[in-house]
Amino acid sequence: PTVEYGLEAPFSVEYHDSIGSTNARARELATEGEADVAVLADEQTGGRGRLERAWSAPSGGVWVSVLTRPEITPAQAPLYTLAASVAMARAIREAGVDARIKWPNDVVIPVGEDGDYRKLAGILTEMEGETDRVEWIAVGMGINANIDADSLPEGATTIRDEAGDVDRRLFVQRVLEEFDAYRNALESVVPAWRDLALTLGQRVRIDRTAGDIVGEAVDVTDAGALVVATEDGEQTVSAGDCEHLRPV
Ligand code: BT5
Repeated sequence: PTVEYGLEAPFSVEYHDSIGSTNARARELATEGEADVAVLADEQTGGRGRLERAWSAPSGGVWVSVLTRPEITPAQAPLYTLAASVAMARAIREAGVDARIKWPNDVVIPVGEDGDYRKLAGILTEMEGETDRVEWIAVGMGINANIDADSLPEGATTIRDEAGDVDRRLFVQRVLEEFDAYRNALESVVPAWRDLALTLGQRVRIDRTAGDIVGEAVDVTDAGALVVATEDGEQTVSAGDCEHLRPV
């Protein structure tokens, strides 16, 4: 079901009215040797978040996974997640919503002054490869677009609730073009990310399997890891080690 999409970006678009998970489909396409495909769905019946968590993906959202075969190392893969968060936040801001990025993989709307937020979008990045080379990477982006927030889990919000419906076709086009631009200019990802980050300057608690960390989020590294100033000095946390991050 490949559709014409009028994209500047070099992705073909495979569209589904309903699918289990666009990330699962991207993985399937990867094993078939495909590349540069964006799998797009109106509804997902088995949407997935990080760490086996479920992702609600009713009709009206933007659920899209971009499969590419970039010449990067696995250590650079988190920059793809950050590139996606910048792309989504920029497209959402064009729709009139004050979207900010919460490290490592959320786009949120700040609520009040104490660092609180509502979640508008999330990213699930999956890949396969060797230690020195990524074979394929699938960046799954889920954006609560034309959906009523009260049909989503507590703490979620939607573009509809914040600013009214978007033209999903144009919106997806913007997200994919922005993502393409940033993944082709990886050195520009971290500076663009800093400009939109809600997390920087916040006092945060990060749950890790290796134990919690509390401190001020001061920066991200060139590889997209979060630098936290704790009582015992600076510590660097990679996205893979972060189960939850919350402002405290
Ligand atoms: C994420 O996980 O935020 C990654 C979400 C990625 C979804 C996209 S949609 C296209 C592609 N195909 C997929 O199957 N997945 C990707 P995480 O940080 O683990 O957050 C998950 C948590 O967010 C859940 O435990 C809920 O608490 C909450 N949640 C679930 N659905 C939500 C929604 N639609 N909006 C806001 N929060 C939600």
